[in-house]
Amino acid sequence: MAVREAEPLGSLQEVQEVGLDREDLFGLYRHMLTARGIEERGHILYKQGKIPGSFYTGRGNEAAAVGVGAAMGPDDVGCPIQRDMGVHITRGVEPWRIFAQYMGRADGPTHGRDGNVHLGDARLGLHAMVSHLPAMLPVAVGMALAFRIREEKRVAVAWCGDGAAARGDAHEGMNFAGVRRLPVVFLIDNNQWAYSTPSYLGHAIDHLADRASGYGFEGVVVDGTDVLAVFREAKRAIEKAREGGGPTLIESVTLRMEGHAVHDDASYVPKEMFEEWARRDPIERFRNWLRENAGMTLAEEDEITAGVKKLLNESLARAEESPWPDPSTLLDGVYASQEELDTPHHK
Ligand SMILES: Cc1ncc(C[n+]2csc(CCOP(=O)(O)OP(=O)(O)O)c2C)c(N)n1
Repeated sequence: MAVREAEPLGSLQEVQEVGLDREDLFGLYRHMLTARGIEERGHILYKQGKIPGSFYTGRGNEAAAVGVGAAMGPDDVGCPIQRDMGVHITRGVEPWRIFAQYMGRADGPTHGRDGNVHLGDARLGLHAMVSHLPAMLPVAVGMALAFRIREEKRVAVAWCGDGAAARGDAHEGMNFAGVRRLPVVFLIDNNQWAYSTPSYLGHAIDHLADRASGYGFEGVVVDGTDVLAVFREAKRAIEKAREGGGPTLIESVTLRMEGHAVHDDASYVPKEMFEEWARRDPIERFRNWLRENAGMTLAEEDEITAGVKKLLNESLARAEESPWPDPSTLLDGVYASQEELDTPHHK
């Protein structure tokens, strides 16, 4: 089975056919701006010495993250990775809590127990990544198995990077999901570099999505800088999984526009590659699309931009006021309580 390459979405009418109205489109744009704005401010906080440890960004991946996050249903679950800030934003994690997380404060989703991008709010169906990659992929498959056993029409989304996709747990998770036709969607964020390792040293095939046929399900390659194409493919795959059609592997192709983390200047990435992908910047691309196809006026654009700026400024100020975690709470949350197991996402 040859992998399918997703078509871009051209017109407003096509977009409406996949269920997005004008307000939804503005929402996607707002989420993308928010995700980037959080990471840009995070960068500054890091340089100010306010972020302990390292700091990771997903610049260039905003469309891919927001597109998938928006395609998930309210009771679906996911395990986003270090490049997927847009998923957290789209599912409703408040930016001030993310800034608090970056700074190790008590109001971050991990309450100061972990820093940077190892975050997730289980109440919103998001499960925090651990450092070992792609360890969360089999976890998402396990959640999909639980949905099958409980006969719930819910879907799990499992993210991993192109480098992580080369590891054994990716194979085991995808194989098991294929055998059991579980309601899970695999999302490979193929940003072409795994730290300093380029794609051609990580896999010997043209498309990572080609692997899907070996597991007995569909694979699709999508341009990860096109939020609308990502949304359509993610929606299609998620609804297929929900209706019992089994997994899909979506490979979203982007370029990691910054270093692996802030300490890395990415000097090993050819300059021309950055230049080429900068011309395909997902936010600029969508802004132009909205102007040309959805008639976004300058006043509307300014309102969105100003709204995001205000939100981020207020969020940062609020996060700076968040206290450090109280050492006496160190063991809180290590084991789930009965009430925590009673949330809609655990039933
Ligand atoms: C099992 C394991 N080995 C090594 C690392 C260190 N590490 C963190 S991210 C990373 C690169 C991952 O590349 P990729 O999966 O392509 O994702 P990207 O960072 O490019 O988004 C490495 C080697 C890790 N987290 N887990």
